[in-house]
Parts: sequence; structure tokens; C-alpha cells
Amino acid sequence: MTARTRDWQAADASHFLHPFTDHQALASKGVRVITRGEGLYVWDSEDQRLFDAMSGLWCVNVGYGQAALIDAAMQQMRTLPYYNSFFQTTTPAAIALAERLAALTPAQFRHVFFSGSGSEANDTNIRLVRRYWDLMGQPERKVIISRLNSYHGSTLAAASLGGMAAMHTQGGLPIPGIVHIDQPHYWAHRDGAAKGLSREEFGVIAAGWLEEKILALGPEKVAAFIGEPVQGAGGVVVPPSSYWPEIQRICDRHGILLISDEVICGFGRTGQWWGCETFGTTPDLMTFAKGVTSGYVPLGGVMVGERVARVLIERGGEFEHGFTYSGHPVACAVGLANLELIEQQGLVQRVREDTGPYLAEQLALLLDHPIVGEVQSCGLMAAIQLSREPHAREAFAAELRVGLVCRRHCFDNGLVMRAVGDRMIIAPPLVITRAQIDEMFALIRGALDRTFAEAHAAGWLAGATG
Ligand code: PXG
Repeated sequence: MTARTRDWQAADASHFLHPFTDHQALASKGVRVITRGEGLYVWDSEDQRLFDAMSGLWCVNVGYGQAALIDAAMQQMRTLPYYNSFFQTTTPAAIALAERLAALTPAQFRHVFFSGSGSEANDTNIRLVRRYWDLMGQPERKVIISRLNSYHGSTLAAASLGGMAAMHTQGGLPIPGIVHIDQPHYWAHRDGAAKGLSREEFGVIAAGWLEEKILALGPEKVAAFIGEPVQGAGGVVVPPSSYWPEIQRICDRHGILLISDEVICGFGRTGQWWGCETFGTTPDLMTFAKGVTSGYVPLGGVMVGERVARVLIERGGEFEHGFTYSGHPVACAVGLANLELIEQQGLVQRVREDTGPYLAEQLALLLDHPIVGEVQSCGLMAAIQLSREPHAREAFAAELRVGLVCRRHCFDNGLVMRAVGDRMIIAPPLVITRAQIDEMFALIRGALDRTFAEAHAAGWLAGATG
């Protein structure tokens, strides 16, 4: 290891508290320093090249080093690096992006509220939803229903909306007025609610959990339901196609607002511009972040549907909410350049008609692998469920942390793939080609082979003795 890497690791361990990280464990191991990126690859400080099958953190959708985005940032920085959108002012970049987003989103959306991140956008959703019901003369409608194992961000409110148990146990979450139902996870429910059912039959059952919760709470108390079209951080949980249309019917039946959290699914990831289009819902509010700028600079926001926007605008007076960086001109200029690039290159159509289906084909070939229990994909996001006995759909013991073993082999093999428990997940940049998908699957298969060999040698597989 070079002295430069060692110095960086020491300085990092001394001063930098990382998100979602066991600081002591990382300090003893030494952090990996990523120094540059180009196309689908990043390089670390030891000059190891890594195929980035996670698009950074589900965001670098156009890949690294796109000149159009870099130029847009530089030009905006020179002209006007910052101005706010409080106090009856705005900037041309923020206006242009708002107009573009209104055109690219489903017809019910004509307005956007900008934030700096997905978490802030979901906080904004809570404030919008409660404001809406106050203005509608139904202030008792406060409860927002979400799902276990969903991820909606890390502020107090967004972490409460999310259904990550580990996050809730730190700091007494969720905050009041947020409740959770179970997730439409066919594999996780294979020995329970999904036993003996087809995926589609299970989808209707899982959607029914929403109605049960609404009736238990009293529909007059329920403000909204929030969900990711496909749960991302929860392990690329692709719901059965019966699930979302049934959720929409239930929300409509009880007059409840529907929030689609598109932070991962938006901007083409699922093969349509929006995950709600792929799954057939008409949300009232839509969260976005990440892919809006391909992660080049931070930006998030909420698309506000006409049902809510009209009430807020016509009856609301001042909405007491906003951020210093709401509509940041550099972020908006980069967002605009990013959307132009996605359109010019026809990336959404390419995911839908070419690379998405091709990825699904290649993924299905992994089902012959002796530690792969199921595979799921939607557009360019996919999950590979590790199993100690695929035919019996048996899980590895959780304490073996086989997902992390596989992840180590991925890194050693030059691939970034994420582990959510024993579910390996990928979400490569939308610019990926068929040839690069082949390259990615060769790396994935290599990592699975090594994981299998290690599990076999350790006696972790079904039928092993000792
Ligand atoms: N909603 C969804 C659906 C997300 O995936 C957020 C909101 C929050 O966005 P910000 O910009 O506040 O981080 C996210 C973020 C992971 C991982 O481990 C995923 C996210 C963030 C960090 C880690 O997969 N998604």
C-alpha cells in the first residue's frame, strides 16, 4: 500500500465520521479512498479500477465525466453561483428546471418544491400533506402510513417514514403520527403470507395490509401513504404487478393522498421516466433527488400534484417551509443539462426496450448458480438472493453474513455490488451498453463462484457436515 493511501486513511480515521459506519471497525481496517471516475468506472488511491454497478449510491445515472454537466456547473458558477428563492426572488436556472420537470412528469404535476436532498424532500412531503388536510378542514388527518424495510432518508422525520428497524432503535423513532405495514417482499414472506401463493396473488394480499391498517386507525385519521415503487435500499424488492394498482384503489377509496418516493426509481431507472408509470399509479406527490443531477451536485425536491398544489396556492397563504438551497442555481443548471443528456441519448427508452430486458435475461442465467435462490429486476435495478440451498429456498444463517463475504469478493474482483443482508444488489448507470452488461455479469459470476467456494469450504452449505 502506498504512503499516500496510508496518510489518507489515518487522517480520515482521525477526523471524518462516515454515514452508516462503525467508525472503530473502519479505522482498524482502513478506508478505501476513491480518487477519480470515468464512464462506468471509479479508481481508488491504489489505482485499482472498479466497475461501479451501483452508480455511486444509485445516482450517477449518466456515468462519470460527462462534459455537458461539468460545463453547465462551471458556466452557472461564473454567472451566479448562488442566489436564494425566498423573499420573492428566483433564478433563471431554477425556473428552467421547474418548467422541464413539469413537462417530464405525469400530467397531474405542474409544480415543484426544491430541496437539497431526498430526506429534506420527504420532510417537505410530511409538511405538505399535513398542511393540505388542515386547509381542507380535516386537521385530524395526520397519520402517514409507510412500510417496514422502506428507506425514505435519514433526518428525524424521513427516518421515521422509513421502516428500517436499526434506525428506529437509535433515538426513539418513529416520531408520532407515522405507522408501518409489512412490505410486498415475496421472498421474505415465502414461508409465511406468500406460502402457496403466486406472486400476483401475494401482491393483492400485501396491498390489503394497507386497507386493514386504514380501517384499524379510522380512515378519517389517515393523511397519506408513502412507498418506493421498487424498494431500493431494502434490497431491490420488486413488488408483484398486482400490488400498486390495488394500493391506488385503496387510497382512492379512502381519499388518502399517495406519495411515490422516486428518489431511486425516477429519471429512467425502471424503464419509464417514473416508477409510478411502470407500476400504474397516479400519485399526488412524488419525491425525487439523486438521478435529477446524476449525483454531480446535491439536489432534491417534491413534485406537487394539482390536488395539493391548488389548495396550497389558492387557500394556503404562506407555506412556512424551505431551505437555503431550495432551487440552488448550480444544482438546477446541472439538473437541466443532465435531463437534456438523458433525452438526447434516449436513455429511458434504451433501458425499457434494450438494456433492461437484456439485463433481465443475463440475470435469469444466474439461477443455475448453486447459491442463488431468486433473482428480481426492474429496468436497470436488480437483486440476487443468496441461498444455502436454492431448491428448498433456504437462507444462510444471518450471523454468517454471507452477503458481506460476497461483497468482499466483488471488491477483490474489481466490482462494486451492494449487500443488503444476503441479497446482492446492482443499479448500474443508465448509459451501460450490452457489452458492458456482459462484462458486469462476468464479474458478478466470478464473485458468486468465490463466495460459493468459501461457503463450501466453511461447511455453510446445506448438506454439509461439520
Ligand atoms: N428516498 C429514497 C427512496 C432513497 O433511496 C432517500 C429518500 C434519501 O435521500 P438523501 O438524498 O437524503 O440521502 C433515499 C436515499 C443504500 C442507501 O444503502 C440508499 C440511500 C441513501 C443512502 C444509502 O442503499 N437512498
